[in-house]
Formats: sequence, structure tokens, C-alpha cells
Amino acid sequence: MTGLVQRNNPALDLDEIQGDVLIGLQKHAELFLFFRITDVRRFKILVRRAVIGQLTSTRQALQRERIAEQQARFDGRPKQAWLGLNLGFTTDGMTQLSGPNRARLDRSFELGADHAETIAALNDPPKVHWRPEFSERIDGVFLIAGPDPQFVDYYGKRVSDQLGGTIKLVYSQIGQVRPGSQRGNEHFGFRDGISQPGIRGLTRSSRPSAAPDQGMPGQDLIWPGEFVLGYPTQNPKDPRTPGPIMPLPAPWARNGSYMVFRRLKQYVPEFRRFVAAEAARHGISSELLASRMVGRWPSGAPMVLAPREDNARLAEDWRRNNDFGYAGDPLQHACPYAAHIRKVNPRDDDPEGKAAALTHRIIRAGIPFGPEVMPGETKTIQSRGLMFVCYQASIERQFEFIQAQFANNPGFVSGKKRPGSREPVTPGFDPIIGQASPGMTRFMDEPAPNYPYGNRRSALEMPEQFVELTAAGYFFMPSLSALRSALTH
Ligand code: N7H
Repeated sequence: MTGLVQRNNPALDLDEIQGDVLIGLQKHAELFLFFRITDVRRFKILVRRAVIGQLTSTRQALQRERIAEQQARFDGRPKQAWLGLNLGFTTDGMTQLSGPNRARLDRSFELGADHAETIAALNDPPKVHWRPEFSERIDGVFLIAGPDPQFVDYYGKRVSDQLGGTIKLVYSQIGQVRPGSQRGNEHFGFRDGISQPGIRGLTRSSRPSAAPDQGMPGQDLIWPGEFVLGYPTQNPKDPRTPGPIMPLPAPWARNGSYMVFRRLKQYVPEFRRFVAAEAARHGISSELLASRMVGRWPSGAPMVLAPREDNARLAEDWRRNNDFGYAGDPLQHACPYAAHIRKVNPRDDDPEGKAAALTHRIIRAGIPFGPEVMPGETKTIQSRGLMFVCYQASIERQFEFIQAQFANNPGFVSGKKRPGSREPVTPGFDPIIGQASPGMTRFMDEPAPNYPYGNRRSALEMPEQFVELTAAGYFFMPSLSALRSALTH
């Protein structure tokens, strides 16, 4: 077994875990190829013969990351045209490979993203409103990452050719980083990819003696079993000591991970118009209102550290841009309780406690899709949004918990009181990704600031949804040796 050991931390099988899971494939463009297996026997042979050797491991992704960081120090842009290739299977795909009596995996995975029970639990739009291709059976997905759309398109065709008619392409979509000054931003114009959990055994502490439990300042180190099967998980009572290793459904499941995929369409002109009108009504700037909905400014500077105005220097400083909690803002003066980042990662504000909050973390690896807003596009004409991807060891306790118990739950975070009173606060929905149950209108508390103090009550009603689910899937990302042996023999 090979691995990277750090203090008492677990050694990770870097050659076994697929590269997108913990590190992320290097991607300026990424093709998602959703397919159905049409000839299982030949598919297995061809995967073994032609595909497995091309799959990107965590070790490769890590090496590339280090090279890219070195190069960025010189002239800002990586020079290599790296192909990143990963492969995952749905529950149907796993059954194709291993037969109907196969071992059962995570409960939510087995149910599937498109099951009526899942849709109801997450307040997702009914399947008839999804991309029509998702009404067909989907067995798996290839993630093909590279420097530009032409490159990933070329390699997508090559992988399909190498599988020589043993798969049928069901749906494909290319994601791409946004151009020019919007590079690194999602379509509403906010910097993305700042806050990710650190991984014990992989992420180095930037201050090993002062803060051994953090990677970069503010980045909690999480036990790898939260994201990869077969390792110690978080202990919900103590963030430092490991929790149990979850029992494996089968020996080959070790080093596998669950990927949640969601194609989230963003209504950008509609979002801008709504924010402008509501900001005017509340007597604040559009930028301030949008930032209070997100919890960070467009540059990425966190509201908690920069409550009045954007601060690009703070945003670019990796030692400061994620180093905060919410305990110092108990009355939501700086950042509303409902702000997207405060909802989805409550940090030290979670009533369950900080250690328990760390059992609901995810590793995000999405990419924007679709064209830029065209001049004069006052209503969304062309589809654009986020190919949202996240990894975890339990879909139920991680992604689904965040979506259902935090983002869609107006009562979360609970236990808050109005300043100087005992009146309880209902924070409202996550204004970015929160989804109300049918017939209910989304709202959030305190869109207008009371910074540094004050008692002006304000509320925002959001009859429109600015982020709309248009397709979803749950995938198992097996280890490379599971793909080489148990799943393809
Ligand atoms: Fe979110 N946005 O632009 O508003 N997200 N997100 N997300 N998100 C984050 O910290 C956004 C979505 C998380 O640790 C930032 O990297 C948009 C889903 C988590 O403080 C911004 C969409 C889920 C974090 C956005 C979307 C999450 C996070 C700040 C959909 C899970 C880290 C940049 C179109 C259910 C929070 C950063 C932390 C950050 C936006 C989707 C979760 C700007 C537009 C579906 C855990």
C-alpha cells in the first residue's frame, strides 16, 4: 500500500482513488459523457484494455496541481494540455456490471437522484421538467477534463471509439471556466472554489505547530472517510479524534467515493433584475444585496470579515479569505443567517456543535456551463449555469442533508433571537439554492444590513427560483483496482 503519511494521519491510497474526488482534475473545460452500456461483456474487456490505463489517479492529479502551482508563480497559466479522465456508475450501471445480486451501496445512492422519494425529500422539480435525456436509463458517466472545449471533445470521441459500440451516448454537456475577468467566477459573478475541506493525510497544515488541525487558516482538516470509503470518519463529538471506519458494502468498495451531479440552470438576467429592484426598495446597492444573499462579495471576500464593502486584497489572500466563523456575528449584522455560505457550512454556528457540523462537509468539483449573457438578453434565452459536482462517503448525511436540512429549511439555523429580545428568528431559505415545498414562497430574513448594530427589520420574498435543477444523478466512483478486477471480470 502506498500513501502519504502525516503525523498520526491515515495513509491514503493515492494510486487507487480517482483524481477528481479529493484533489480535482485540472479543468478549464470538462465534458460530462452520460452513457448506457449496450454490451456488458465487451464493455468490460474494453474498459480493462483501453480505458483504465488512461484514468487519472489522485497521485497524478496531485502532481499536476504542484506543477501548475509552480508555473503560476512564474507566469500565471499552466502550460500543459493534461487529459483528466474519471469514470463513475449509477445504481443501474453497477447492476449491469455485477448482476442483480450485487452488494448494496449507500441507501441514497441505491434509491437514485431521480427517485420520487429523493425528489420529494429535496423539493426538486419533478422529473418531467428535467432534460428529456434523463428519462432514459443512464449507467455511467465519463468526466473528461482538459485545457479547452476542443480538447475534451476530441478525447470524448476517442473514449467512445475505444469502447467500440459497447455504450450508447445518452447525454453530454461541456462545462468551461468563464472568460476574461470572470475567470474563476460562477455565472452570477461571484468567485467560486475558495472554501474546501482539507483532508487529513493529504492537505498540509500551513502552520503545523500553531494550527495542526487546519490546512490553510480556517480550513478544517477532515478525516478522509468522510469522502472516501474505508478510512476513519469524523467523530461528531470531537473534531480531532477519528470516528469509526464505516463498514464496506464489499471489499472492492474501498477507495471509492459517491459523486452527486446536478445540472443547475442559472437565470442570470432575472437574478440581476430582481436584485436591482429589491435593493432599491431596501435603499442599498445591488452589489450589497447580492453579496448578503451569497455571504461573500463578488471578489470572494467574506461578508463576516468585510461587512461594508468588497475587499479584493482580502479575497486574494489565501491566509485570510477563509479564516472566519460566525460566532462573532451572532445577530447577523455582518452576514445574514440565510446567506448561501452560512447555510451550507454553518461552521461554529451550527446548533449541533462544530464537531457535528464537520460531518456534513462535501468536496465540490463543479464547473460553469453555457454562454455568457448576451447584450440585450433581459430574459434567459440560452441555458447557462453550473454543472455541480460534489463528493462524499454518505450522500444522505452530506449532500442531501445540506440541501434538505440547511438550504431548504427556513428554520435553520435554529435558536437565534432578535437583538435585545427573546423573539425567535426564522432565517429563511438559502436564496441561491434553497427550494421551497410546492405552494410555498421562499424568503430570507435581514437582506438589508444592521451593521455594525441596529434593529431595522427587513425581509426578502423570492417568488422566483434563480437556480433550477434540470438534471441530476448519483454515481459511484470506484477505485482503480475495483475497475481493473471485481467490476470488470
Ligand atoms: Fe455553493 N454562488 O455563486 O452563490 N457557493 N453555489 N453550493 N457552496 C459557494 O467558498 C453557488 C451549491 C456550497 O465552506 C460560494 O468556494 C451557486 C450546491 C458549499 O463557507 C459561491 C450554486 C451546494 C460552499 C457559491 C451553488 C453548494 C459553497 C463561495 C448553484 C450543496 C462552501 C465560494 C448554481 C448542496 C461554503 C467558495 C463554505 C460556496 C455559489 C450550488 C454548497 C459564490 C451559484 C448545490 C459547501
